[in-house]
Amino acid sequence: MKMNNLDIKRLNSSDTDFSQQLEQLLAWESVSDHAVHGAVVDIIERVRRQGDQALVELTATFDRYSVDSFSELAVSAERIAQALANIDADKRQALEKAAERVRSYHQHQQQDSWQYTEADGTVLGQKISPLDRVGLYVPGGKASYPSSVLMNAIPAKVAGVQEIIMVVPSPDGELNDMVLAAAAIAGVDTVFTIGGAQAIAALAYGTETVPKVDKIVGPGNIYVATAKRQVFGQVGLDMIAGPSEILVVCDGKTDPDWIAMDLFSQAEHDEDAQAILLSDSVEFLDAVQQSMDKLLPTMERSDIIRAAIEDRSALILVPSMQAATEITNIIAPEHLELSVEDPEAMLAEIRHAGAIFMGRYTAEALGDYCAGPNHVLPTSGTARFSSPLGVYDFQKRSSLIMCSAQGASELGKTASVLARGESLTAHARSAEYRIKLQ
Ligand code: HSO
Ligand code: ZN
Repeated sequence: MKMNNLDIKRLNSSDTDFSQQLEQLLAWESVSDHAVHGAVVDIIERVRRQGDQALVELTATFDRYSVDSFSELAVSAERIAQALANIDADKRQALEKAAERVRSYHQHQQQDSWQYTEADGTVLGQKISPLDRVGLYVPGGKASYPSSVLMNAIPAKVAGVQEIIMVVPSPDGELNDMVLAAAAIAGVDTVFTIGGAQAIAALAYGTETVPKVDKIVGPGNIYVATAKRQVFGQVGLDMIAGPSEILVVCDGKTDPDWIAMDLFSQAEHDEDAQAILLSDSVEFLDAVQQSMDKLLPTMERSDIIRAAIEDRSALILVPSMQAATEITNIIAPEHLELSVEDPEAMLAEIRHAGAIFMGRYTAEALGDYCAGPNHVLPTSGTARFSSPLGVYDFQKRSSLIMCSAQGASELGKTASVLARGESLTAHARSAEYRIKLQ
């Protein structure tokens, strides 16, 4: 099949207006829509007032799935077992293998409580505890990824979360067997076939049947993202993810077909995805562009890829690999591939990236599924200040203080002075009672 060649931007970082061009390329604003905001306020209010009944009605309206009572929206253990039996053996094995790798990686993130003793005998420390109950949102439709079920649920399990409640819309009542199988393998406790803002409201406030959770994680459409923003504070939240991004830095010595397909791998997620290549070889940029034109017609999602590549992507010529690392730190990409001879030497210079894929063999797609690290990563430059989803997102810390008599006496003197300086007499006297008079 013949297709028009891709109209991808070619930039040169030596151009005088390159900074502005880069700024324009990276500009991204998450849509916030007044009408959506209002609709979500109403939905949350309705779920808070009418609980399960509101969920039954809203599911009939938005997902065209009508049931007589809410109990039919809870997925039974038998149905989940059936999903595990329904999927092909190779898919089940791949899910299990991926789960194992993701689990062992996240076990390395476990943090331990700690304590130490000050010279005055006071014991100080930090106690780590898991969250009690977590809600996992899984989108329906084209972005319903079993791999994301593993990536969200496994770190929660490793952290010691007691109960994971998953919600997944099932338009027309159709359930995705791979998603249910992934839930079973990851150790999800309960699944409800509800979605949208109503599912977020149910998890945040609880209903007669849906237990109220402490934190909600998982991606969703604009209604879900808006609802998450509205319940923030009532529950904890993960980050609100933007479209997928990949930045490849290549010294021109990797097969151009490999690099073209790595760029496509994130472009195929959605029309707003971003794929950028930095190289110091103009011949290599030409070769990758030719590969992209050759390979596009072979792609199932060629329309989505074309939109992402032509709208928000670019091939950028840099004068040196040093310049490439500087630009990388400005972009702060979600995924960074270092397709170069000595990626470790380059790593020292990289400060901002969600996940770093080192060397020519490390395709980003391996990280999406089964290498082990999490695929829920900071997007839109937020890698400047945030990290991949991990065990630490499902744990919290409590401070510990245990004073000896001598410690209370010593610290009491300091506390008393500071409390009187703030005119807080009860604080001062509470501390003073414990000062030993010699
Ligand atoms: N690359 C996506 C995750 C994913 N890829 C799921 C395939 N399935 C996160 O940016
Ligand atoms: Zn992906």
